[in-house]
Amino acid sequence: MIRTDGSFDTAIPFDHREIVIEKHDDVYVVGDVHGCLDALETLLSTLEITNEDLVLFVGDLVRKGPESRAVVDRIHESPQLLSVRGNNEQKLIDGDASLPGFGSTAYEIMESFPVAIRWDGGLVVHGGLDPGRTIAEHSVADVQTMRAPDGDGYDGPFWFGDYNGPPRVFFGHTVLDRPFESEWAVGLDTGCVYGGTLTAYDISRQRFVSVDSNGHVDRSDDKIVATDDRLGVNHNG
Ligand SMILES: [Mn+2]
Repeated sequence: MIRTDGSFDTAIPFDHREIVIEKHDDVYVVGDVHGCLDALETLLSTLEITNEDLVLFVGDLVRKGPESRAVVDRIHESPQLLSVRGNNEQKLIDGDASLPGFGSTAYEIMESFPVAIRWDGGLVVHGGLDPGRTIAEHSVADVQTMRAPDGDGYDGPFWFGDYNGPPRVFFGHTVLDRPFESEWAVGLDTGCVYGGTLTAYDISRQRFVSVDSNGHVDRSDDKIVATDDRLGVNHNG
């Protein structure tokens, strides 16, 4: 299990950014954007972001949707917006995928994204943590792609159904039919690129804010997790 003696504070074995929540007014965490610039702009307008606020992204800004480059630039140009590196940014960086319009500047921006963002009690990573390991026992690929550590992808059981922090983990990667919230895990990928919603979690007010998306690609139902019946845990969002 994740140690409860606070040692996670010094045991993150990959590139991460440290923030102090109290230095900001409102802090939000946003799910996978996947090139859906329209939904992103709608969400940011809805949240009425000011210079004192901070908006964190779980990664996967890119691929699948139509405007990956514009989404990357939007995050990069705004000091209040900060993203971790999802498995889809990692695929581009590693040369396992490519996108038109992505030159050296876009790669430099994506490479500058940390693998994790942490604060006192909280952690943002793209995929998640294996409840059976300490944070130090995870690789970059582990935290970017964690879904069902003992199972098979979308068949579960999902890591966030068993995880008892600390820290509280804010994550994307696993497409949910609606946001997931437990004491220790907050799931934010509500499939905006598949015609779902783009979701933010408002840390100050402990509530979700979701906006509709036009959707751009189809996805089979067995790769969208219905949070009530497949997790075996109560849904609280
Ligand atoms: Mn994704």
